[in-house]
Amino acid sequence: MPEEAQHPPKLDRIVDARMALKRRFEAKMQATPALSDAEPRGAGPANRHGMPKLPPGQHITKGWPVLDLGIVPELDTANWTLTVDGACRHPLTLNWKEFLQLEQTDDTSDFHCVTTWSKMDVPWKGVRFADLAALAEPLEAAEHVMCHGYDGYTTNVPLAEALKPDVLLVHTAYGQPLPPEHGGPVRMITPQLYAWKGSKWIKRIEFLTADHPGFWEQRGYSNSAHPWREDRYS
Ligand SMILES: Nc1nc2c(c(=O)[nH]1)N[C@H]1C(S)=C(S)[C@@H](COP(=O)(O)O)O[C@H]1N2
Ligand SMILES: [Mo]
Repeated sequence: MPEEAQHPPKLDRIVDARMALKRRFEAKMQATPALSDAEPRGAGPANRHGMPKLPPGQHITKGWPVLDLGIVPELDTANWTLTVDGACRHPLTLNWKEFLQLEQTDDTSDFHCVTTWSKMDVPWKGVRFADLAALAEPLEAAEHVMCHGYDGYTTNVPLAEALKPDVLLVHTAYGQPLPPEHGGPVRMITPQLYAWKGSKWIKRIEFLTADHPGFWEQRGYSNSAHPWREDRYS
């Protein structure tokens, strides 16, 4: 029976895969700048992971600007699917119902756009990237993911960032379904990186053994995108 036909997947396998990924990436994760920078720049009290709440060069916005390529894909929960594939043992495609059957996580985090606005304390709900990765089981050689949006957007994220517990595939913000203009039904968020690393209208997450630049990374945005070093452009 093909792996993608098994829902819900075996809990033991998922727990083992999660622990294995945690062991494999714990040190790399702790060494990422948003966790290890001894003299981070920025202002305000410490955020949830010990960095100044407002990264350098950012200002707080009360609204929620929309930033994308100007294409809002025609998507709803009936035609949405998410594929996880590439360098992994159990490639899978989930429909909306299957996605909601995965463990759901509530988390509040900040959202830093490279164009200098930051939106603070957004209450999100969705599925942890780490939980999806455990289902798919990336190969030993996998170090990165390429995230693909339904609008043709791509962005690359190292696994040492993507596996952080605040990286979610969100379907809900402020208790409401994520609006289409903000990437609904489901988008990724990367609170410890600039927001372009979180693909709206996420369609596919591809495990990679070598790093490849995504849409903005090919056009001069920083590959690493660390807000507390004002690492905006390369
Ligand atoms: N699929 C997709 N995801 C995307 C983008 C995009 O154009 N397409 N833009 C990125 C950028 S540059 C930012 S700042 C955020 C903006 O999210 P928002 O429009 O919900 O504020 O989405 C990111 N994710
Ligand atoms: Mo952005």
